[in-house]
Amino acid sequence: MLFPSLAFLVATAVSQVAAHGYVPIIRINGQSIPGWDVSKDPYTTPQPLRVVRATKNDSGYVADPSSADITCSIGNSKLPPGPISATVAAGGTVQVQWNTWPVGHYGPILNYMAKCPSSGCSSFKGDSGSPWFKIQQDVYVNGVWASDTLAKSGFAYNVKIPSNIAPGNYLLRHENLALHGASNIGGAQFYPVCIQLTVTGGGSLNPSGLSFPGTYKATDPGIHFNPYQGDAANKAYVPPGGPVYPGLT
Ligand SMILES: [Cu+2]
Repeated sequence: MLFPSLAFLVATAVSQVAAHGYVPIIRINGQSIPGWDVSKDPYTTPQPLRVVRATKNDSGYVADPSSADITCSIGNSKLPPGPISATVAAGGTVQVQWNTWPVGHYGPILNYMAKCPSSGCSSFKGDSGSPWFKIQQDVYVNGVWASDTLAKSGFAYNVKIPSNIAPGNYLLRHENLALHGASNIGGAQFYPVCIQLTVTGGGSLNPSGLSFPGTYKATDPGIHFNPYQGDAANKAYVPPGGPVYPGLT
């Protein structure tokens, strides 16, 4: 209580620094579908159902990859998802539209899916077992981190849904991993977003094997990484979560 005004200023500064971005819109076949608008949806009564899962009422990052928040962002362990999904054909594209993204949050963009149980995605948190598999990743190409490409591409990112996975209900876990502070253990910033999809068509593949939390460790070489060592070091960067699941087409 010695310096309440200072404490307030610090808290205010932290909340402003945390305003990195969120996903208010996705697009499938040119159609816009509302995502989770952090600036409006939490304050609307009744709270709207969205295909992008609700998070706590800010756009902050997850710092601890062993926390339950690593699955689908802050609040994963508390907020129930809603019974709604966006339909996409296997082999199709989901465009993830962030509201903003800062240049200089160097890092990869990683994309995973998990099949929801036969009861649907509504009660599926994806935070136990190993339901996840990696479908796509963009890392560091021609001297540019995927995050900077996102920042310079209107904040839109295209995720291709594999053409040979079994049809059904899935969570798509789309993630920015910011490494600008990651030369210190615990300094990486995770921005996962979960999108509820119904995949039509497809094949018979039912991949799995990864866990959130579980797969990522704070000491992984792709999480404890200094992105300021130059081009050669960045080219050698290996993202966490391993390679894209083999056999996806
Ligand atoms: Cu930031």
